[in-house]
Amino acid sequence: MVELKAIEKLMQKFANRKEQLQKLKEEGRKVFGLFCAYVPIELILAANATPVGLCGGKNDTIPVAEEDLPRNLCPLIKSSYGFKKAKTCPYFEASDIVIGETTCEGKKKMFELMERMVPMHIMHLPHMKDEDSLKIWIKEVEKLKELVEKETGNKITEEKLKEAVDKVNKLRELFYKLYELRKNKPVPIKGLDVLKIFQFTYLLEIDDTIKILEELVKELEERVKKGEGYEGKRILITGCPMVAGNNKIVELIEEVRGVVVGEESCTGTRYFENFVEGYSIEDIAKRYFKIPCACRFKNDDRIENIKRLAKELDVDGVVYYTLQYCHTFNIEGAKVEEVLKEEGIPVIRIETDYSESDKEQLKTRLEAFIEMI
Ligand code: BJ8
Repeated sequence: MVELKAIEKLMQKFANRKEQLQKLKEEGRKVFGLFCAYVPIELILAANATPVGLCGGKNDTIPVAEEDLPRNLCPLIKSSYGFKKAKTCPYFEASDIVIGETTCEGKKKMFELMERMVPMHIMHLPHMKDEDSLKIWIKEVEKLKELVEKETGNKITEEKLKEAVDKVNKLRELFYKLYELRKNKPVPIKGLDVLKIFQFTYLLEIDDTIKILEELVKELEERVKKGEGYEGKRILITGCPMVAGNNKIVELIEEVRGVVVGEESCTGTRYFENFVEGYSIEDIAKRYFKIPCACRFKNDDRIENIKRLAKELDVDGVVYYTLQYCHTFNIEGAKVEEVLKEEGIPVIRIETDYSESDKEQLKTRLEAFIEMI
C-alpha cells in the first residue's frame, strides 16, 4: 500500500524540528521540557511558549545514566537521564526549564539528581483520586501558571488561555476521529504509523501536528471509502508509554501478522481522552486529574477504559506492555489480566527494556499468541 502523505509530512517536520526550535529560540521563544502527560500544555501555549516531551526511548544513553542511577530501574527513566547527562538530546538542550511531577518513585527520585544539571519545577501529583487530592492538584496547576508567566514574562490572559484550550481540544478531537477510523475493517492505518504520530506529537509544534492530523483523517476516510487497509489479528496495546526511539513491540506485532488498532497508553488514549470543558484553571486541572495512570491509587477507571476500548475496536487480543522495573504498571497488570479473562478477551503480558537482546524470544511469544487468538 502507498505511504500516507500525512505520515511523510510528519517525518519531514520531525527531521527539520531541531532547526525550527533553534530559530524559535533565537526569536525569544521559551521552551518547556516535559516528562509527563499530566502537565497541562494549555498554560505553556497560552504564554506563547513551546512544550516538548523529554522521555527517552533509546538504549544508547543508558550506560552513561547507570554511572549515577541503579541498573534495576525503568529504562525510560535511565534513557531520559542519560540524554541530559550526555547532552545528546536537542529537546533537552533547547529546554529553558524542565517540568517534572510526582508520579512514580523512580522518576521522582531521578529528578533530584537531574535538577543539578537543569532548572526544574516539580508538580505535586496526588496519588489518590478524591476531592481533597483534586484541590491540591488545582493549586499545583495554579502554581504552574505563575511559573510559566514568570519564566516567559508573558501574562496568561483569559483570551490567550481560551485560544490555547480550544487548540488543544481541537487536537484531541482529531485523535478521537483517528480512533473512530481505526474501528473499520480492514483498519486504514498501521499501528506503527499511529505510534509515530503520538511520539512526534510530544515533540512538534501543535499547529503543525493539527495540520498533519487533518490531512491524515482525510486520507484515511478515502481509504475507508475504497475499502483499503490492513488485515490481521486486531491488537490493543495497554501499559507503559512507547516514546520516540522505542518501537520494538509494535514492529514485532505487525511482523507476525497482527495489526495494532489501539493503544491505552500515554502514547495513545491517555494523551487525548477527555476534553477541557471550560476555560478556567479548575477546568483544565480537572481534565488532567482524570488521566488514569497506574501511579495513582485504585486506578479502576483505567481497567474500565481497557474493557471499553477492546470492545469498541473489536480487538482479537490485548498485549499488556510493561517496561522492566515499572512496578506500577506491572502490578496493575494482574487486575487487568483478571478482568480481561472474565470478559473472554485473550491477553499476553510482555515485560521488556530498550535492548534488542530479547527480540527473537518476544517475536516467538507474540507469534504464538497471534496464531492462538
Ligand atoms: S501519566 S504513564 S507519562 S507517569 S514506565 S517512568 S511510570 S517506571 S512514564 Fe508516565 Fe506520566 Fe503515568 Fe503517562 Fe515510571 Fe513506569 Fe518508567 Fe513511567
